[in-house]
Amino acid sequence: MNKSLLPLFALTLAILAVGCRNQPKSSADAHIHVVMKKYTIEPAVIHVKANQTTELEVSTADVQHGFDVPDLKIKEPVRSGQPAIVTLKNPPKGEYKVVCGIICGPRHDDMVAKLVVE
Ligand SMILES: [Cu+2]
Repeated sequence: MNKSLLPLFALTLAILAVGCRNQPKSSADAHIHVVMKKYTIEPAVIHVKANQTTELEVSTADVQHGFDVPDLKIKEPVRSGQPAIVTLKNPPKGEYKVVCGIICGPRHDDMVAKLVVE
């Protein structure tokens, strides 16, 4: 190989290595997609198991919202094009209210869902 190309080659390898490390490598037992949009959270009822680790992948279909579960101290901004991962590790059994934590319009308060841990 041409010696002048070596630094470039090394740099490419380094970038690839970093890229691979950023690959989502999940050890969660369950993975649930949640979509927030004006003015709903889908699914409206999210079922997870208490004895598992569940990953919620929360995305927005329009503007920025916030995925908040106050009773579990979860407060996660959800930006457009950038899904938020909320990991629930052995959450306590119960029913929790999910609300939108970022004011997104006149019916922002309608954005509610229920998280059921069973
Ligand atoms: Cu919202």
